[in-house]
Amino acid sequence: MYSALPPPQRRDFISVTLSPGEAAGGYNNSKAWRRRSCWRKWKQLSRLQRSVILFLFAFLAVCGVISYTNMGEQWKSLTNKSSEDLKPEPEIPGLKPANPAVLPAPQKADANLGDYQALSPQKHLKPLHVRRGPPNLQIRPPRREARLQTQDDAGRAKEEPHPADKEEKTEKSVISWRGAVIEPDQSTEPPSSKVKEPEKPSSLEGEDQKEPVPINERQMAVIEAFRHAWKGYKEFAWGHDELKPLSKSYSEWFGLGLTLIDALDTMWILGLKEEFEEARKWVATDLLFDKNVDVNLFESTIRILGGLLSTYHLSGDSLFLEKAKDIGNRLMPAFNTPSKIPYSDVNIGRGTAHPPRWTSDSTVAEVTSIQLEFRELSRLTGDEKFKKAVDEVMKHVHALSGKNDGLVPMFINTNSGQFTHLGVYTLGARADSYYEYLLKQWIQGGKQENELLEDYMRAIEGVKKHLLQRSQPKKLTFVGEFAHGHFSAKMDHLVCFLPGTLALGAHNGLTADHMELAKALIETCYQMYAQVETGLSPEIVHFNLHAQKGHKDVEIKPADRHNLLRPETVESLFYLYRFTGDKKYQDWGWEILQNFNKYTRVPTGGYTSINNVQNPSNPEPRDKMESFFLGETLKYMFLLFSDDVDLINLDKYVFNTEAHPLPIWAPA
Ligand code: DMJ
Repeated sequence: MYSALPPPQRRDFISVTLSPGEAAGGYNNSKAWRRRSCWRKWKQLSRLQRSVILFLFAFLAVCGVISYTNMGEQWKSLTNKSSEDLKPEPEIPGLKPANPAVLPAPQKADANLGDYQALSPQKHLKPLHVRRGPPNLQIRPPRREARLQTQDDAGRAKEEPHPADKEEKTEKSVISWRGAVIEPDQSTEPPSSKVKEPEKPSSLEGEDQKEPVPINERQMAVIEAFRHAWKGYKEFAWGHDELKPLSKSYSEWFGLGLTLIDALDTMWILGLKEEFEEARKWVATDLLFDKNVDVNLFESTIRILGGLLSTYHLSGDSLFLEKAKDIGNRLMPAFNTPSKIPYSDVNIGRGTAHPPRWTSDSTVAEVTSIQLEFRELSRLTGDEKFKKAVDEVMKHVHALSGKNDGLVPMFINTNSGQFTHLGVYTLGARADSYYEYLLKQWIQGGKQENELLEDYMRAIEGVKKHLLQRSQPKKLTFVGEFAHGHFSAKMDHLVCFLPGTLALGAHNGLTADHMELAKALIETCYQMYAQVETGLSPEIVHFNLHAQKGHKDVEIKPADRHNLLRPETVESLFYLYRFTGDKKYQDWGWEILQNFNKYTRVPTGGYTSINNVQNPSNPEPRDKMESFFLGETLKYMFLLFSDDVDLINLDKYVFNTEAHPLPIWAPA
């Protein structure tokens, strides 16, 4: 116990000191006099008055100290921020000046954590400038929760965050369904004094942005189809290349989880959060490229590299960029050939490459349809070697003789660098995406690479001159083949990418007759479904050039009547709908989806390729679901049924040939 000490006795006194001058009563305005005069006045005040004044002074002094401290902190943080903001953006060597990106290159996700943390304690302050954000091309996934989820679900989601969400918070800060927004300084506009809002939960997200267009019933049907396909894959083929839905097992091609990787960005676009998070975990822990396995350069580029890059752009999750870099580097040995035309196959574990066993030729479409992906990889990493390698191929092919009015043969030799098997021209297998990538590279690079455009325009003229014909009786415009001086009325389903590509070119300012041709061709592609008993297209059709009683336009040979769940027609329907707004394209796509459901859906999960599109009572399932069914077909269906032009805006993204959207680098 402490006893209180008595307060010390206060002694009050007044002291009066008179100076001689004052005493004399004369006027004196010197400093000393004024000080003395104040002092005298002070002494004349009563004790109470003096206490009040002292108290007021003390109070004012305390207030002053408090506000000074606050201002100092604010000032410090503001000056720190503004000097950070003055730092120039890091440049990507070699690529930047000529082609400034529409949306600047994403930055490493982990590099942003620090900035974010630095800002978060200052929530009450409005920072002068936003952080240099997570990857710049993030788009929101469609907010299905906001639009579709029941309140119950929403409640549960709040109470029990998905384990992957928890992991997300600890392991990395950037990928976030809530945070997947275009930050103010990530948009196409130059950085301004826009103020960064703190991250919001998805239910609040977007208050300051355009309301997303609600998902409609047809899109819901696509989501349902995807979930059904995914269910089969998850149960019987998880982590493997393809589902065999009937035998409830899987097949391996490269042993790299092809279906899962191909489907990542589809899940993002469809808003399938849980499925995406689960797949992400597999990528993080099980996707290893250090494997003694031969992969096809083209297929692994368009599906794996393309899929990882687009998922990185959509989600902002640096995991996908790291994986993309890894596979990109491992594919590079393919370019070590005498001609620099890459080999078809690479062993990604050993770092060796080789052509197929029976030839030293590569396929023209394969060596000219890997450019979008490798060029983008250079842009993201700052390492030019990827772009250099694929640009060299394009330059070489541009200068090569053996073309026929811009149409290319199907093979090219990796030793000599010359076309081989001259004289056969098709827009189908082995040549198709050469034409597609001419246009798309030109778009990707900001419409500056004139050689690409020249080759594309010349090729379309070549198509018109040598390959276009009309069928009977419906006079459908179709693209046939030309072999050694002879026209063949054969058209692969693969050629149905062309209407979409033509429409994309017209949308980007190319001649309007490309759009007219696109409209005519998509009608033909639709008829390749509509004139068949199951309403599904075969792999190849032959058109009738002469009217014969009882014959339709489309003839199918027994060897060609399979359907592999291919995307090309719905892909083109998507482009045509986007650019014309004509609802008939959506209706045609809807018919196709229903027929896939009717003839290819396997009740226990998954969809299957079929052998006979002409036999509705037994379409003969082949027991395989190709990865592009999830990567492309269902994605294009979902986009086709959407009326939201910002759901993968075609002025910001260009789709690779496996339907993986990659950013366009520069404005038109
Ligand atoms: C896909 O892998 C790509 O679309 C490629 O360009 C062609 N073949 C399949 C789909 O049909």
